[in-house]
Amino acid sequence: MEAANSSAMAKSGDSVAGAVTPERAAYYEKIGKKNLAPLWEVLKGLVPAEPRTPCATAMWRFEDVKNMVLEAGTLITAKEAERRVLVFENPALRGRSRITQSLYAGLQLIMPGEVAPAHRHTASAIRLVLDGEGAYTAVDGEKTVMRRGDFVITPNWAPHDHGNTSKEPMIWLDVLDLPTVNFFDAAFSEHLDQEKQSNTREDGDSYARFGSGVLPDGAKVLNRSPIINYPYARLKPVLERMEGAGEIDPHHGARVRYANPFNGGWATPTMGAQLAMMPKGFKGKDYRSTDGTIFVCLEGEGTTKVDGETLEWGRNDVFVVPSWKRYAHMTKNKSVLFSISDRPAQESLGIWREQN
Ligand code: GTQ
Repeated sequence: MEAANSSAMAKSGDSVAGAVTPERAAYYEKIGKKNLAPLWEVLKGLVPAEPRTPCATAMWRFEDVKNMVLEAGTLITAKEAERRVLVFENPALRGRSRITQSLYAGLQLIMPGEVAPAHRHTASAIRLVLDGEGAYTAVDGEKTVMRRGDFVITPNWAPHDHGNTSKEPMIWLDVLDLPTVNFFDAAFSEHLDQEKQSNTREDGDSYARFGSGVLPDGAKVLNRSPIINYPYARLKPVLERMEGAGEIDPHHGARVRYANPFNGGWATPTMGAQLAMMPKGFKGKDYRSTDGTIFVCLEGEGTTKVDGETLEWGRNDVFVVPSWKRYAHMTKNKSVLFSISDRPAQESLGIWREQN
């Protein structure tokens, strides 16, 4: 990879040092044998003036991918697959199981009666429910029944299993920080003995304790949210209230952050998610930021212009805007857009930037 990049850069005239003369080439060859390389041939790519992502703008229409994931349901069981998921592969990063450089996303299907067995891993996960109603995820002993639009988190190393006791297939978006954790070579995982965890807390327990503006005495402070499920039914009225009051950001609309109630920060330390409502006819101003962002349309329809390219989206469509690409949303109808990125990780490293 590195070698290919440096020669491509030298050819494209990106080299700081000018032409690779025969003397220099011979020298590079000699030092290469000792695993050494000249920085000046790669400096511009290594220390770019601004982000140069290999990630592409991309979009998946739900009407296309829904049938494909349902077809997977006829080919393999959730138990055999462990997780029956179609991975959203960024078209410019095929084969690398990622939608952006740092995030993995996929569409998970659980058929009625199925169980995706209990396991845990160092990667954190979030789910955004797209289709069906009544399947559950059990996280750390709390079983939560999921409805469309619900945002469910599986913190790192938390045991989790999924099941579907409803009569319909259930489809949700998974987003995990797998590429980030794997980048650090810090990944562990294990299967648990029990296929399904026994419940140690009631459904809704974490939201009931932490979702009402109070903090229980003695609650252990965590660097991620203790809330397992942020129900859409509770969030939409907040957006309606903001939108109704005209609290509409010119770029993003009326927007909330899924917060960690301990510190007001993001729900997980590596992934930050937001939910925005935009009125009918909204014409958002251009915006860009260093966090490549995954968007999901929960309601309405509209378009997003990304660097001159126009994406048209409707219910349950998923699209991705790469780092530092300018974008602007426009709506045909009143719309709700979910978004998620690695912004918290970048913020904690002090490297996140935005431009309005
Ligand atoms: O539900 O635990 O899409 O472990 C990928 C890896 C989902 C999960 C994915 C996983 C899961």
